[in-house]
Amino acid sequence: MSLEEITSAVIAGQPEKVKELTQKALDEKIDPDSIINDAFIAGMNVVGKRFKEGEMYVPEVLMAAKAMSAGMELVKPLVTGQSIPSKGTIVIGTVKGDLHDIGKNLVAMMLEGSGFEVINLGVDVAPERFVAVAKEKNAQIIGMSALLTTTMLCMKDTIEVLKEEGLRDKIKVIVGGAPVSRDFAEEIGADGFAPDAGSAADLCEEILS
Ligand code: B1M
Repeated sequence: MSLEEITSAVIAGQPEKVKELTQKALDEKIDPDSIINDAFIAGMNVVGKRFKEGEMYVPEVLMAAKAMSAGMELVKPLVTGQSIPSKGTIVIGTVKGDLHDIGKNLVAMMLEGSGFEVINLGVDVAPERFVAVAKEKNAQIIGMSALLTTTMLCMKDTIEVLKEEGLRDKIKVIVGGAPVSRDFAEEIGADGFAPDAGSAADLCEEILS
């Protein structure tokens, strides 16, 4: 069998098919690392690109992520203990006072699918928590999402806490969410802004390259 079959099933959002093909690949002694990189991540890269270009929509992206997770469940136990090469660690969350998480979770999935280790703190995350977890986990990037004009201001507070802790040079900050713009990101001193989930993955690659 070819890994391209798994890639196609990930893109098509078919969890059962991905599971079946992944099992087949493992039975054929295909290297689990290769299944992750050349089938799952390759598929999610295509999904990210299509989503960014408006060729795929939110429900399809969610199905693709679900399909990838179904395959990952089979492969993960085989690589636990081995170090899965990670492109970097990103702490992500929706800012304090904000409960919107659909877009943030899409970003998290796309980052995971691109090979980053993602620590998803959920919603209503205080600036101090973003910074404490990033410090504890040696994260290279903090990613903040906001959907309300009232809560997007909290992004600046996190940057202030990073400065107070002397970590501003070590940890990069990216921001996004419907009311957030490139100008706003610059104004608060963030390192980057992404308008959608696919661009967020590209941005993190760029920042860490
Ligand atoms: Co709310 N809501 N909501 N809501 N909600 C909006 C945001 C709103 C624009 C609706 C409106 O009035 N037209 C409005 C905000 C107005 C404003 O501030 N200007 C609003 C309001 C007012 C509220 C409440 C205050 C309503 C009330 O109770 N009176 C309340 C606030 C609760 C709170 O947070 N404290 C509220 C509640 C809710 C629900 C709980 C009902 C639900 C959220 C469910 C959930 O998330 N689990 C909800 C929803 C669903 C929406 C809308 C309809 C859809 C948001 C969404 O999921 N979009 C929204 C209206 C709208 O946007 N059309 C609205 C889909 C998602 C894929 O897009 O999140 O933009 P988005 O994410 C994109 C990009 O922005 C980007 O990538 C994603 C994928 O492409 N992105 C990032 C996002 N985060 C990123 C981070 C990055 C990079 C890119 O780097 C880290």
